[in-house]
Amino acid sequence: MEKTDSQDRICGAVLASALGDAFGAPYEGGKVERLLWLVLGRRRGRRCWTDDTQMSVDVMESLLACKRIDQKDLAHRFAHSYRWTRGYGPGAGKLLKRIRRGEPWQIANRAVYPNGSFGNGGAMRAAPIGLFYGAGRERRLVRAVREATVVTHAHPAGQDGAVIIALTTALACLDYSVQEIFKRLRLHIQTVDVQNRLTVAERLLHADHPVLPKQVASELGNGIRAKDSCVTAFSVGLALREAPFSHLLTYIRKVGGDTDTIGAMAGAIWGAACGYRQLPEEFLQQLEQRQYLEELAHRFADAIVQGHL
Ligand code: F2R
Ligand code: MG
Ligand code: MG
Repeated sequence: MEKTDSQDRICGAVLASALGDAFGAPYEGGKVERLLWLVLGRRRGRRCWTDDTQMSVDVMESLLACKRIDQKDLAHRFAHSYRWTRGYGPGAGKLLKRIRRGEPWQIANRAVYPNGSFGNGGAMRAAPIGLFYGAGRERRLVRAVREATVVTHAHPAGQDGAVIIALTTALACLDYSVQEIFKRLRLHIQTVDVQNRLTVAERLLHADHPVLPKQVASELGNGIRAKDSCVTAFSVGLALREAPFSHLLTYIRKVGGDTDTIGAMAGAIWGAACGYRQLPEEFLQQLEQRQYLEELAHRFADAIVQGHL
């Protein structure tokens, strides 16, 4: 792959993920969450992004500063970026406040749920780790994803979800086939629930008819748990990677449920496959802090492509 092509795909993954988050957020959750987002979801006329993008930004800034996964640095950044107005998961909010008060992440990550969180909050921020390590360092990539995820999500299902999103984003950058992606993922997924979801997704991705969003939601899930949204996002991102970005957003809105997070994760996969140049300008113009996100994405992409990390 040419340098410019890699940079375009890395920037595409970062920006498409932020757009998926910001455009999905108004449809996330129930009535109360939607009403709240009507109040919180616009800043200076732009669409705000949520915890999904904030934590992805934290991951990229940490990787740029530390040049590897540094769990202490990540915990510090996650905790200090935390603002309830970004719509964090209930357990994640409590955990991050504990870290901010000085509790080590190794204790805080089991303080809310003794078996660790199996929410999708580790997966929603995992794509930059896939971009950073790349498909050529697959074992290292998977180890890094688990190290980054366990800081807040100690449950293996939360980590499996993150592995799916990070590895698929890396493989999509190199145009791997759907068949090969399934093969690679199966080598790394540890939990039966997530493996079973992959089996269903494989059937849907090879169906000889278009699969409707409602069917995706009922067979793969659309909820806040990793097992109910990561394979969904993976499946939608791959299935629509040859469709315009606007179709992806419309489809995800129809899948419903955790739309900002499914948007962020599917967006990363779509962006890695299609690149920044395929993103519609009219959507980018509506994105909060567009300039900062683009500048960060370029710095991140330059560092990866030039091998300065
Ligand atoms: N917070 C939101 N959206 C508002 C809530 C929407 C609505 N009420 C709904 O349920 O759909 N969005 C953001 O949160 C998600 C990421 O969450 P994260 O970071 O994983 O948080 P948490 O709290 O650790 O886990 C989420 C929920 O999963 C259940 N859960 C997790 N581990 C559990 C365990 N070991 N035992 C029992 N339950 C567990 C809990 O219900 C947690 O609250 C993203 O959607 C992001 O956009
Ligand atoms: Mg969110
Ligand atoms: Mg969400």
